[in-house]
Amino acid sequence: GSALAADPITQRQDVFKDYKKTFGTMGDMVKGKTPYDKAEFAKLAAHMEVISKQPWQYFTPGTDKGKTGAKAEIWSKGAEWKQEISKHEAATAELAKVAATGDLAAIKPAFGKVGQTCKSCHDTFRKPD
Ligand code: ASC
Repeated sequence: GSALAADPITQRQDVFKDYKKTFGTMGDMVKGKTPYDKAEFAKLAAHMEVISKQPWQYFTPGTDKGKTGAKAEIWSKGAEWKQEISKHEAATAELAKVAATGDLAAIKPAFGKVGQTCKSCHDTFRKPD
């Protein structure tokens, strides 16, 4: 490995930047801001499922200090935090499954459900902007 490996805060933030791009591009299609492209949307949803498993390993002890939106509750209420992650991973897996069908009417609520799991976790575990 590199001697200059990024710190865990930067590593998780890099994943969330990917989230923003991926989920944002899907959101534009869901909202009709850009044309719905079945293949592209399905690819993004599959990618979202992959990255939904990645940030959590970087919430290592002590990394609520520094330039981060992470609240100390992640560590003091770890079981609750892991529940939020489970719901989020389940919702992204469901979205990827539905996206593969190309049924936009079914995709919309599945997309909304993923967003709800983002927000639900942020409400307790992320500092306000
Ligand atoms: C986004 C984003 C979030 C979620 C959340 C959904 O695009 O950055 O944190 O969706 O706002 O409610």
